[in-house]
Amino acid sequence: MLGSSGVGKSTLLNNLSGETLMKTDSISTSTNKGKHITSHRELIILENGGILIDNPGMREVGIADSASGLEITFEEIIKLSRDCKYKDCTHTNEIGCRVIEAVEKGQIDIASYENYLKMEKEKAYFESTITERRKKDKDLGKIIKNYKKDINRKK
Ligand SMILES: Nc1nc2c(ncn2[C@@H]2O[C@H](COP(=O)(O)OP(=O)(O)OP(=O)(O)O)[C@@H](O)[C@H]2O)c(=O)[nH]1
Ligand SMILES: [Mg+2]
Ligand SMILES: [Zn+2]
Repeated sequence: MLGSSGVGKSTLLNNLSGETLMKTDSISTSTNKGKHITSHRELIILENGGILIDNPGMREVGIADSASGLEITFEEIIKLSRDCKYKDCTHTNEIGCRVIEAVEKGQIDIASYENYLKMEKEKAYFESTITERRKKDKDLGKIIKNYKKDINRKK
């Protein structure tokens, strides 16, 4: 299970297993966001043989750059990106991009910035494959439907 902190991954796991295996908590009333309760990955085998892996929500993912001794979390980059000139800023070549500015000023180191872009790419890929999969499922549904129609016609 992947997803932002507070979306209810651990709650879902607890409900499916019928036990309180993972700690959960309410979302913050001030920021309206999850409090990144889960901080480790846990694999659970359900009685029916299903396997679930609970992961920490995105907000928890941090980058430790041991080379520069600098640690920056994606949360800081996400915070900065809210002030970018364009709402759909990709933080790669836009004018008025707060993230690029922070990298140029040395407030965010290059490695952290690159890791962030990589994560965004992975996210986009993950999301696109879901859409593609849905489309394939739909196409398969059509094939089956036409096949059944064909058979009925022949009868
Ligand atoms: N209204 C509503 N609340 C939910 C639902 N699922 C979970 N919650 C609540 O959302 C809050 C956060 O749930 P968690 O399961 O801790 O969220 P999480 O995704 O595991 O968060 P992290 O561990 O931080 O990544 C809890 O207060 C849950 O009770 C739901 O389907 N509806
Ligand atoms: Mg959790
Ligand atoms: Zn930007």
